[in-house]
Amino acid sequence: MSTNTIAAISTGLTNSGISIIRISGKDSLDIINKIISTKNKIEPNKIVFGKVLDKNKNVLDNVLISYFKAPKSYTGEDICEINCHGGIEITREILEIVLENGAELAKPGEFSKRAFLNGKMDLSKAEAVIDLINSKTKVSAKIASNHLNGDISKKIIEMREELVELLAHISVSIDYPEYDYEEVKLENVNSILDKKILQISKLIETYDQGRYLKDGINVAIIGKPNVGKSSLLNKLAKYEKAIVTDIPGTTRDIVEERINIGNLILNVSDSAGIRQTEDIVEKIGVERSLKLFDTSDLILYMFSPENKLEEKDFEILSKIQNKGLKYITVINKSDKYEKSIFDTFLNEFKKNNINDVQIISIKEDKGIDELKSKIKQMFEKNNFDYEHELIITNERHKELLKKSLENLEKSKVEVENKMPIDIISIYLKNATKYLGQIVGLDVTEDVTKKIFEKFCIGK
Ligand SMILES: Nc1nc2c(ncn2[C@@H]2O[C@H](COP(=O)(O)OP(=O)(O)OP(=O)(O)O)[C@@H](O)[C@H]2O)c(=O)[nH]1
Ligand SMILES: [Mg+2]
Repeated sequence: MSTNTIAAISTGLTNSGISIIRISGKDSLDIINKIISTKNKIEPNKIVFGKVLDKNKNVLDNVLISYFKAPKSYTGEDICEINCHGGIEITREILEIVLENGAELAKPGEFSKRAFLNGKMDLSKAEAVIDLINSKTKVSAKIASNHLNGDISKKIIEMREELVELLAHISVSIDYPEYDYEEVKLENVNSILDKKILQISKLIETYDQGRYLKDGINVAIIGKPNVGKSSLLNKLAKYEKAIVTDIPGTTRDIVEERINIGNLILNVSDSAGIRQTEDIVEKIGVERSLKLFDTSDLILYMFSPENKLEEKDFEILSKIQNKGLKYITVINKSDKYEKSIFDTFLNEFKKNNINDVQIISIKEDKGIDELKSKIKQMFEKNNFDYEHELIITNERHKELLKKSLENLEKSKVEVENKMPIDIISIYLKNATKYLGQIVGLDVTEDVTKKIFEKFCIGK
């Protein structure tokens, strides 16, 4: 267990009303007593007024000090917090004095890591802390807050305990084979396995939705040059993010923008128009556009009547379909061309089994709301109760659930094949282990390190 005392600025480094410098470790109070002059004794769970003194005993700032005595603190260690005025410079100076008096600068996430190592919170809760800080919508904040309050932990621990119990029964029949209750046991094992397999599969199914809500939906706008891809990005973003000109090949690199529609976050990428080109820079851009397929959840494939539909378009569309990607074909510039031309497009699409089509005019703001509604319909699960139902948002959790599920399925096969019960128990042990890792049981130091590195400094 770490013994050094750490400190960091826990608030954002901008000018603000107040800033908080947090100190955690056994020397916290000593450090405070060295640098603060106060009339009142600093006692646990009380806020005390004081003055921070520099080396020459000059007053640097008037502050409030709070002290949380171990183990009743966020980290489980002694914590002191200095509430100072929120100027960047004064906050830095006070941190500097704290460091000069014996604290070490905390690494990103180190406070939360200590909280985990000291048993103050399990790993899934610690992960929820960072999710809550990074939440970008009301819904994702609510989900993170539910996770922080333990709804993942509770479910996982409950499922894990049932498996542990099952394993215990199985061990008895391995250790005392003279008791002939293997047949009965196998039936029991089977029904518990079925229940767990169903529960875990259901949880895994919530992950895509969870990821969309937490990290956003990756949307790629692709299409030929000049169809209005960048104009659409700007329209959705409500400002001129990307350069728009009437010169085909304007966009060379990928332009990205985060856009909120209701509770959904869209990470929209506008790309270079797809065409055969000799221009080397544009060529690289076109390759990147096609590569976007690999990381996209939704493709907006844009057309404009300036370009006729070609075999190549349907090739790309069938590539999208074969990959099982969600897509909407968007035909732009309805203000500029006759309706009959759009009807021809629609017919061609229909013939090729492409039914998700939206006609728009960016210039006249037509069809944009309908396009947004289509996206919402595709990605918002209307009957999902985010407030109360458990939803997985963390890739690590999903991967562990999958591994646990695989092992449960393997043990079920072995049960059905009437394999010896000790073979079954190997898979069951694995399934139990992977579930436990979600809440931080049996995790390696490497895993913990990776998780907390993603935190911000001061948390
Ligand atoms: N009439 C009309 N013109 C539009 C509309 N949307 C975009 N344009 C024009 O079409 C031209 C090309 O628009 P961009 O948004 O740059 O097209 P792009 O697909 O990003 O083009 P590249 O970056 O070259 O691939 C510009 O002159 C836009 O003003 C529309 O709805 N109606
Ligand atoms: Mg463009």
